Amino acid sequence: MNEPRYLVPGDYMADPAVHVFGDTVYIYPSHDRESGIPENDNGDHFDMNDYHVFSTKDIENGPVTDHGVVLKVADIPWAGRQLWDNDVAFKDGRYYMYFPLKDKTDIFRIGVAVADKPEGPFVPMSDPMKGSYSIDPAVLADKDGHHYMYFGGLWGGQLQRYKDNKALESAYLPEGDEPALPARVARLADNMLEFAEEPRPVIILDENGQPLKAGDTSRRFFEASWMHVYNGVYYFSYSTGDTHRICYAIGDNPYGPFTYQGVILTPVVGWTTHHAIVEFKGRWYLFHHDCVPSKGKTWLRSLKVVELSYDAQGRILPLKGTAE
Ligand code: FUB
Repeated sequence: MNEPRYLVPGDYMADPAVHVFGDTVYIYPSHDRESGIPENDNGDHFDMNDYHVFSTKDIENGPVTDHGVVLKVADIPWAGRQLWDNDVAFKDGRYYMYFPLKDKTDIFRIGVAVADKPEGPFVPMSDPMKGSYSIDPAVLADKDGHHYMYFGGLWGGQLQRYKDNKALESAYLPEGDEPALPARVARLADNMLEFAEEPRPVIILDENGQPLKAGDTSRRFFEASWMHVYNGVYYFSYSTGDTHRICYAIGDNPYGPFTYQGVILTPVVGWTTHHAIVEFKGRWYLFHHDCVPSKGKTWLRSLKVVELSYDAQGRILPLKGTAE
């Protein structure tokens, strides 16, 4: 694949989660829209209210099917506002969609919706996952048969409101030489509807074996967790948020710690950057978004895909984003 491909030219889709189920690639994006809400650091302008699912059997050239609306805010009993990035996992014939949504008190929680088919429609549970908080769930189906959920996001993602999985009285965002706020990971219970354990921090170490510092903004975690496994190695990738990169760190198990490796994608046009990394038919792909088609409107993002390569040591070859 020589050139990146925009996958849904007729609409604004962002934050792709992507999985291969059977012989088909399924894409689970956020659905951006023009809400008229002014832009702010809290992300209020990302006021999405439904999800579509897309599928294709040929990432590079084939048709992309839109399966229509598969879940909407109006159908979720505990909903307040803002359906952000979701992910989907498969177990025992059912598909589980995990989605962040603000509840009626404006706190992000993670909900679950269930379907019999990968393209939905998804039926939401009546309450959010017990003990869930913040945003951007991403689920790894590990070779041990368990599923692991990674989640969390700073600023509007509210991760700074929590410590040791408990809500703080007032938010605390570390600075300078303090350890950076980590993403979280938790094994899912066998019923796929709950955490099987207390979420743990996803620690990213620097080249000296020290946790990345909060002031290291070009490398530390901000949001958009994704996990994939390449040649038996666990690759935790994420967005650095206010420095607009997608970076990665590697480890030898789903919990980490992970050692920082480098940049996967330099900044794109638009404030956010968010991705998924998937193997299909022996090739690796980076799905992500940018705001080129909307001419830089950061809340109207477009879904795209480009091929990803590794060197002989398993290092990902960095790609240039559209802001370069
Ligand atoms: O789409 C809303 C938020 O923007 C996502 O949850 C973040 O990862 C960022 O892409």
